[in-house]
Amino acid sequence: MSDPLPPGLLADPAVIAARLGRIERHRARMAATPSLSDAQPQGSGAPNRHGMPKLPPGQTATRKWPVLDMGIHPTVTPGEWRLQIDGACLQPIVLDLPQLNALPQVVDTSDFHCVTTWSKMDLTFVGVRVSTLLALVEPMATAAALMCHGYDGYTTNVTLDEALKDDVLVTWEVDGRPLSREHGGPVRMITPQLWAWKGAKWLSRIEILTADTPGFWEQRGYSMTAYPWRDDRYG
Ligand SMILES: Nc1nc2c(c(=O)[nH]1)N[C@H]1C(S)=C(S)[C@@H](COP(=O)(O)O)O[C@H]1N2
Ligand SMILES: [Mo]
Repeated sequence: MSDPLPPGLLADPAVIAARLGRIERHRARMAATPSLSDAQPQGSGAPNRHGMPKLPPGQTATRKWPVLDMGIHPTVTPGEWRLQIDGACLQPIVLDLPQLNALPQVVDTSDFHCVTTWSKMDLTFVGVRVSTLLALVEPMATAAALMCHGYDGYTTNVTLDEALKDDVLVTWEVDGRPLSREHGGPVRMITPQLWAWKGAKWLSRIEILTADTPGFWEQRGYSMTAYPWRDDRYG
C-alpha cells in the first residue's frame, strides 16, 4: 500500500504488508462462495454468545491466545498509564489507573475473534464498561462513533451503537491475571461482538467523533463494521 503511515506510528512494514495480502484472498473466497457475503451486516441484537453457534464462519478455535499487532509493544507502566476521553462530549477527562479502578467494575466472559481466522473462546475479563466511561464524559447528541488510540500510535473506529454494548470493556485483567504487555497491558479495550482489531491495546485515548471515520486498518481495506457472524472482514 502506498499511503504513508500516520506520524508517530510504531509499525513493522513487513507485518503490515503480510496482513494486507489477506484482503485479496478474502475477496477471491467471497466471489467463489457468495453465500458467505452479506450486504446487510447485523447492527444490533443479543450478544453472539447466546443463541448462536459459538464460532463465526471461517474461524478456528485456538487453545493459546496469539499475540497480533503491528510489531512493537510500547512499555507503559501502570503508574504512567493515562486514558484521555475527549472529542464530542461535555466533560472530557483524563483518568489514571486508580481512578479507572474506582469506577463500577464488571467481570465478563467473552470470546475473542481475530480476522486472521483464529478465535480464543471463553476469556474472563475484569474491567469497566465503555458505556460507563461514556456516561462520565456526557457525549453530545451529535456523537456517532469512537476513535480508539493506542500508545503505539494505533487507531481503530467503533460506532457508538457497538461501543455501548455491555461486553465492550476497558480491561486490565484476564483469566485472573493482570493483562500482559503483549496483549495490551496495562489496559486495553475489547469488542467481543466485532473483530478483535477493533479493540485497541495499550489504550491511551477514546476520542468521540460526530462521524464514523476509518482507523489504521480500516484505511487499508479492513471493514468499517467488522461483524464476525457475517464474515464481514474486509472492504
Ligand atoms: N494498540 C494496538 N492495538 C491493537 C493492535 C495493534 O497493532 N496496536 N492490533 C489489533 C489486532 S489486528 C488484533 S487481532 C488484536 C490482537 O490482540 P492480541 O494480540 O491480544 O491477541 O489487537 C488489536 N489491537
Ligand atoms: Mo487482527
